[in-house]
Amino acid sequence: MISPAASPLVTVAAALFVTFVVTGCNKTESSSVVTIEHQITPQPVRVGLATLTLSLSDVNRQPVTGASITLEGNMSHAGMSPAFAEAKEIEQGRYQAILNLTMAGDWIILTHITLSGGQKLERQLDVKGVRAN
Ligand SMILES: [Cu+2]
Repeated sequence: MISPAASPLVTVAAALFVTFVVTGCNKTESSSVVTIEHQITPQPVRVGLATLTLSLSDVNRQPVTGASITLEGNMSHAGMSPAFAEAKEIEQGRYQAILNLTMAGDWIILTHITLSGGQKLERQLDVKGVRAN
């Protein structure tokens, strides 16, 4: 038998569980409906300006337009300030950003995407072995 003192805790636990399930569901849906392809040039990637192109499409292979995308480039070691860039939609569903990769080595590029409907997506792109000039 549940004592009266314990029942508020049970209620809180149930509420948290529901929130968790709903959040998890949204996440799965929003990332499965948008396909993101990326391309980075020049190849091989070198220290300096790199152009990143992202193509967003929906389940019907139609371009996803009107998204706003920001990029954050970090290296795997500590003590460096991140490189930020904002992507521009250069044609329907194609977004391009220029990142300044200031050091040779392994970079991790976080892509923050907000769709026109307000949904947020995140992708992580590993850019390994950026070469010294
Ligand atoms: Cu570095």
